[in-house]
Amino acid sequence: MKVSRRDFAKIIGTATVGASAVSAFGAEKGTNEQPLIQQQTSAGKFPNGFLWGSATASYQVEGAFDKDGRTPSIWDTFSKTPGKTVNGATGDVSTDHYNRYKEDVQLMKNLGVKTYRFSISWSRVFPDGTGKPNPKGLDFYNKLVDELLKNGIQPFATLYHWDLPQILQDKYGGWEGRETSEAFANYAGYTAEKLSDRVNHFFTINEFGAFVELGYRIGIHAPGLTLPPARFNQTRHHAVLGHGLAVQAIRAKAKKGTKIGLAENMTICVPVIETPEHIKAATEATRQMNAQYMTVIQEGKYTDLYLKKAGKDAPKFTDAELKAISSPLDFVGINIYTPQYIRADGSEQGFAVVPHPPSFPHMISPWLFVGPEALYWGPRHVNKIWGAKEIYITENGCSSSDIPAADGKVYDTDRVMYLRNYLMHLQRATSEGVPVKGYFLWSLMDNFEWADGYTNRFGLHYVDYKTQKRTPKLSAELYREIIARNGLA
Ligand code: GBH
Repeated sequence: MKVSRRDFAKIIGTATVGASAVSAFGAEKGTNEQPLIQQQTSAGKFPNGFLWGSATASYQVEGAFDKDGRTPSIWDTFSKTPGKTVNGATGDVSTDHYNRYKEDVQLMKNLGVKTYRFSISWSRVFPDGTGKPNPKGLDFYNKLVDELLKNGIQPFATLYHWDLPQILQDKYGGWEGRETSEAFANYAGYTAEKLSDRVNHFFTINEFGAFVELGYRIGIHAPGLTLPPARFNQTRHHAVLGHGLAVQAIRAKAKKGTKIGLAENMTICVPVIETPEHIKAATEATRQMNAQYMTVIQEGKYTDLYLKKAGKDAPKFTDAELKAISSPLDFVGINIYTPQYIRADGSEQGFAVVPHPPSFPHMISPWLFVGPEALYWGPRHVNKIWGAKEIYITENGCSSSDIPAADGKVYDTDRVMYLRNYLMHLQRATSEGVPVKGYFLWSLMDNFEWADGYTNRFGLHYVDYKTQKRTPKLSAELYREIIARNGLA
């Protein structure tokens, strides 16, 4: 049978052509020449049914900040406070995803992603933080979910990606107050009840390790506080308590079988060299360095070392709270960007952090050190230490300069390098049986990068913020290829 490439594309649809596709970057792939990795064994493959996805978050992409009853979140307040974001950037408009979500679902379809992780804006659903829900706010997510399903893309919903209703900050000091943990559970239960007929996976909270630390201790994220240690540790405790109470509320209200997890940017402890002693040290470091969030959630207690180091500033808690915090989860999501190198040493704690030397390479964000092994060690630790049987990489990706070339395209070879290398290590993990079920690339498109405003781009699609035009970058081509092969490319 002779089928021209164009016919072939017509028959099966360009989104799934994969290796046979005519690249938007001009290079037509030879028909006879199989990529090396495919000629070899199944070495570069991921498990059947692996869920390739991409991710975004409400405040970073939606815009429409005052539409349909949405009230301000702490990020509206913070970004509008002079000097808090680069060039005074806000999420007022951002990528206007609220109005362009249908177009954005088509971007996903063209990539061939199986799933999409988005977050829900709490103050759209509960403009007062709690109390009376706003059906118009929820409606946006109903429409988005329906559009995703219509296009064969599974929705994964995050309930909290940092946009706390401002009113809860004003009333209770935000996460410093236990009332916020309770309000979160209420909002989570309600929202899951409404969406779980179509959404099977919910993440409670995205990255305690970022929003609590940067927002309440260091002050460079909303709400911009620098609390003293005792109050700060209590804030950490109320954040994990909010998670635990939300797990219980979702279980009580959502459709039976709904799966619940979290998306945490735990510190990824990578042994400096893969010897038994350093691996042992990195394992213990994983427990200790994540004591305030992931470890207490998994183990139902704060580690002795954490409590000892906190001393009189340790959080106050009850057994019932610890029980709620460690409510069993269906899956664990980890956001992985960068490694923390660990070595064995003779100290009481049994490990030492090895700082990155000044020459260590990083992407355009100065914090984003390139350590592809993080994508192997992160899920491996979570599986080995806590026995997690269903793991998702809920974020991974990088920032690049992303300057359009004369032909208008973005040849982000550095992002391609980053992804290719990181994914090799994820493939190593799955091939060794670490139960990683899916991977969400951050991000579908460039967006509001918090305090960095619009300066650092993380998207697979370039966004021209003047016209709102989205253009796939070279990395989008790479990702489409990887998805089509279900293997490395
Ligand atoms: C994730 O955070 C977020 O979930 C996502 O919203 C974000 O867009 C994405 O990653 C890319 O950043 O300014 O030097 O003090 C990743 C964890 C925590 C890393 C905050 C950067 C700021 C470091 N981030 N951190 S610094």
